[in-house]
Amino acid sequence: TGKYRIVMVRHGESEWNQKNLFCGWYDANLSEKGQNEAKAAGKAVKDAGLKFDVAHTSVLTRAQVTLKAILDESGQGSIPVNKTWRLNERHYGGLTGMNKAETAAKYGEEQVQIWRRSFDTPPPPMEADHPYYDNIVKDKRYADGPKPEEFPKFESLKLTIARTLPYWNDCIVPQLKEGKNLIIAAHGNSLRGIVKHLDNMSDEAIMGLNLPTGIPFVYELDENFKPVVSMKFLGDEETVKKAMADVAAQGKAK
Ligand code: DG2
Repeated sequence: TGKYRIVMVRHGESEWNQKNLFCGWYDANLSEKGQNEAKAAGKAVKDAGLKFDVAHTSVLTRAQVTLKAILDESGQGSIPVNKTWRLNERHYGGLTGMNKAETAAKYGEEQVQIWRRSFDTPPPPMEADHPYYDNIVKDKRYADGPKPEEFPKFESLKLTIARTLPYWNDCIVPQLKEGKNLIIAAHGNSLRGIVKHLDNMSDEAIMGLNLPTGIPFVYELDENFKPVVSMKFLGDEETVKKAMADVAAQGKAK
């Protein structure tokens, strides 16, 4: 076992995951299935005997509600929770609100795969006339950041990592060094960025990773923050595999 332990989880299925829409910084709620996934994740955490001192999450409802369900269900609902836009989902730019399968039918599955999974090709920008532009840019939750000049109009995975890693290095790592046990509830792509960093994955290798909703996974790290246990899911292998394949398939034309 490693010197440090951290548990991560992608939020349960959101209403926009269910409708297969590009979501990004749109504040979708959990679907009923997602709420059940979050509860089940809490039960898995409890059964595994995992205790936390501090939790970290994004400023988006789907991650916060998932976290709360996990903490409540595992009897640790009163630990401090840090919320930051740096753990938000990657900003899906002009694709936000579009259906993934319809987008694949229109632009081709290959193009959608590039938009969803390439390391540094960003989606098209969200322009000021986009249906969700005001909804996101004028949202009060961003009063404390990002600053107007750094407010994204789109993000590739590379850009997502560039704003997530400072939080990892400046907030998470010091708490781990203090011996705190942590949980992060976040998103498919903000977590893919952290996983890429921890496992030192290549730009190519990370393209193949699809994170399932609502299944917590554990990392154990040595004193140099190198994983001795990587992405160990609290769930049986077949279930995890199928959930990952389902996420990958969201970019297929119907
Ligand atoms: C999904 C991820 O984010 O989408 O923004 O649509 O984790 O918040 O549900 P999440 C979105 P893909 O990159 O898997 O298409």
